Amino acid sequence: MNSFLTIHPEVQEALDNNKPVVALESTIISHGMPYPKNVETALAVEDVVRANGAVPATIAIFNGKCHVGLTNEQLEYFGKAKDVWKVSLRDMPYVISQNLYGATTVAATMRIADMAGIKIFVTGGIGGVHRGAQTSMDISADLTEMAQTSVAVVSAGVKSILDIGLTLEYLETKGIPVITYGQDEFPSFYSRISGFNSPLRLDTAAEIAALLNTKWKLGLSGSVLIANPVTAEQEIATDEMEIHILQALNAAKEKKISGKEVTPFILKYIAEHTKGESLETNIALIKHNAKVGAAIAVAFTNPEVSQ
Ligand code: PSU
Ligand code: MN
Repeated sequence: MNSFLTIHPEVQEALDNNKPVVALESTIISHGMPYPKNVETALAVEDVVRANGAVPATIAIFNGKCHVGLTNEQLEYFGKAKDVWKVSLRDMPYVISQNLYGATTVAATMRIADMAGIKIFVTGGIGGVHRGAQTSMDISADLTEMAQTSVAVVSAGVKSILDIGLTLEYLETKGIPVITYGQDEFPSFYSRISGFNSPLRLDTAAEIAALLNTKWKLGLSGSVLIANPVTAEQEIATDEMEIHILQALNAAKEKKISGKEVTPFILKYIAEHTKGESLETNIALIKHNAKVGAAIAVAFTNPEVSQ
């Protein structure tokens, strides 16, 4: 155990007794959704994890400590405060050594979950290879982290603000299995389709848990991406989203947005220009991911799988 880590007693108790635990990120709270929907969603997602038999562990950096499992007051803080850092791997030593407050991205959340011994992590959408990465070199540290850290990630696929084809190529290069839950096509966050076949498909949480166990027992370190399609009732058509995405990308270019600001800028732009429809879909799909992630965590801690 390292001195930078503060594990909530409920999470520690679950880990000590091999009970299912699901890690959750905090960038989505501080930089991915407006207040108060962000806090309501974070609490609702924790409830969904509990209702499906696992213990939620939302991860963030609070006063220089990596907290695994937040109190409701801390969740409120991350939803409201304006000076919260967006922390990916490269920001961790700065924010921690300066005793600052940081919302963790997929990459940083995975790393802290791994330090705590958590194997399953649920998010909305991962970062990936951006459109135009051929010249911008904008590739999220989420992908390099997934190549090395053995924590499974449940997401609703990859958002089409990114280049989905290049992201899938990158995942293949890095040896990261990509499994779509229950359908052949890889989903694109707001939509159940993307135009790309999923490299792999599995239809039950038990099979996914068995794959995770097999991968890691083989000594193949690194993540597995589990893409969980948004439900048909909540999805937004890809051509409808494409219009907003192109406008958002244009606005980012005009304003010369770069580096870590790119993803939050585009997400905010799209939420504002779809009159909240995208936000509602976003909330629905994270809850749906939490349900599937909890089921995988439950299956993974089953003695028949984990021995
Ligand atoms: N994609 C989303 N919602 C999000 C993010 C990505 O649909 O909230 C956040 C996640 O925390 C992800 C991060 O890890 O953005 C990626 O940022 P970047 O592209 O700067 O690596
Ligand atoms: Mn980037």
